[in-house]
Amino acid sequence: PQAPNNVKSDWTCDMASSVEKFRTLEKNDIDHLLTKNIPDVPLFDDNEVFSTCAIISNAATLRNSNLGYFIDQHDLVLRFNNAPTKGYEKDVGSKTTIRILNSQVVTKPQFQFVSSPLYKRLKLLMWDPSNYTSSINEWIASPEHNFIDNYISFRKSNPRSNFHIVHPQYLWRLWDYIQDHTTAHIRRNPPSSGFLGLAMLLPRCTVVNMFEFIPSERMTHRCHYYHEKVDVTCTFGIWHPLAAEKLLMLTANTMPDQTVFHTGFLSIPGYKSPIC
Ligand code: NCC
Repeated sequence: PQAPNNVKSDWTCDMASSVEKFRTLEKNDIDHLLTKNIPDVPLFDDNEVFSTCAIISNAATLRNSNLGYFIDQHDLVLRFNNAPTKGYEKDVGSKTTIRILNSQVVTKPQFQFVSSPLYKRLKLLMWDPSNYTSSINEWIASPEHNFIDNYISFRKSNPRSNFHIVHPQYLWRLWDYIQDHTTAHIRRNPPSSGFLGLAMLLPRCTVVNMFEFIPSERMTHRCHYYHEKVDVTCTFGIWHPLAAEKLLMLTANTMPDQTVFHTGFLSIPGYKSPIC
């Protein structure tokens, strides 16, 4: 993958200056057993920067894409939730640097979060939605999914894991940004894991390549590349402001239509790009 050097993207550079800096929960945010278990090391060191980053959506359109080899060439690869690579290497690659998990995946028994090998030996970042106006105390007292015990168990059984939690108010600052740049009114629910991933990586990457966030010509009504379930809301959104997120991504994209709609990825210059 190549980093672009002669294109302009007002959108990302604008996001760099107008969205609050990416923020995870810190030990001193609240005196609670949860924050005591947060690792001493940050998710990324200040000097941990990457030339090329790949964000792999969970979309069913990745099936038969043959993008696996190209994805694995990136310096950093971000995946989401319980999306597997085993058995799908040809289409999605096998490298994973970091996973973003929503709190359902950390909490619900079906995902076997604490025991599954999928979540070992990589960076992990999880998020759980708060109410727009909730304080940290209110959120921790009543999270959307009660992930706290599993977070602590995971950290205790994997003490060297680099596993952080998004500051819930940061999700709302991202939501504010999406609403401020969208003419339609969007529902007051936090952005999807996909948009969070983009916001987290823009400050660290020269270029961020995003796979099948804009559905390609392999468009299907199925939800995920690893399931047969049909659910078109996975692609266009019903709870998350997914359509608004995707339109913003497309606005910042520097790749030609052929790449976006035929090959299946778009490219967004990060803040480390010379154009910002
Ligand atoms: O489906 P999900 O999303 O895990 O996908 C991760 C990110 O990929 C992008 N995506 C996914 C499917 C698709 N057809 N098109 C896409 O563009 C989206 O950007 C999405 O964020 C989530 O964001 O965490 C989400 O998680 C699922 C679900 O909890 C997990 O997959 C675990 O089973 C949510 N679905 C439900 O709760 C039913 C989804 O709303 C959001």
